Amino acid sequence: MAAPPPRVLTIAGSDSGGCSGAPADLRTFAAYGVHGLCALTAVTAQSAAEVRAVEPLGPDLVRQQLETAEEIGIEAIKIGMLADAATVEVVASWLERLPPTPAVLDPVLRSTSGTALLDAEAIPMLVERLLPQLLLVTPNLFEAEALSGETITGLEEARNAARRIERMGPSVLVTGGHGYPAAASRSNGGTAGGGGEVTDLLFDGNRFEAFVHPRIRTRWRRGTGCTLSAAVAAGLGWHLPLQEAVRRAVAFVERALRGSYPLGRSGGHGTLDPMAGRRGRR
Ligand code: PXL
Repeated sequence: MAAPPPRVLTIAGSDSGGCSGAPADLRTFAAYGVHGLCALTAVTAQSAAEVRAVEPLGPDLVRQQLETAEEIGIEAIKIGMLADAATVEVVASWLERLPPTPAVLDPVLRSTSGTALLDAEAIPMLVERLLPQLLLVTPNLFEAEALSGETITGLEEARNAARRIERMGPSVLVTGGHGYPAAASRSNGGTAGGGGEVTDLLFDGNRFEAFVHPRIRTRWRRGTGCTLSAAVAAGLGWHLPLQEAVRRAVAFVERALRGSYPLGRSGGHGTLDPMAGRRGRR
């Protein structure tokens, strides 16, 4: 019999369209060859274009999923959509009791189409109870602004936001995929994401590391943030050091974006493909 692969848990919402949340995380885990466990926090109904319904599953069911996952065994954790304060509280309390396990948070606040995926009143609890227990948090520019209170128009403010968030506990990866405002990226020599490159900034409390990679020109990018944080968690599940797990995850997302495909009648929406290069009939 084969030895079991690393076990990596996602704590996330379901996306019925299969682009983001737990479906994206589990595809990423499969591509990394880890055993994916899944504690769902909410069920969402989503067409290719919009989030039509969101239903949190409630703290009791979330707690039971976490406890059963713990019995199976977990080497690393990815946390995504948390929906409400009661769910944040259950996850934070469970982590406090869990033996130390590397955890990555994608601080999902709202969907691409603008639907709130975390109640605003839950943010202070996220900062106070959850962030101190995490190895890494992976905000995009909007989320980094919300967590730090810093307005970000360029790399310098992103560095300041990362410093502030790191003081709350975890290392920080500020993802630049949404692009810095054009003027700021020009003043940074055009390397801040406005042009042909994207800069993801990692700060571990001691030093910054910039991951600069080509901007993949696709409109079909749903699930990008989910996939990145799940890929880092999968790398940590394989016991990679954080820097190396991030480096590989950034490259993994680049490949997944190159393999992106359209969904829905208009063709204007679609998703990256964590299984890029691995698809096919068996
Ligand atoms: O991309 C953030 C995200 C995470 N999790 C779920 C989502 C979304 C965006 O729509 O639906 C379940």
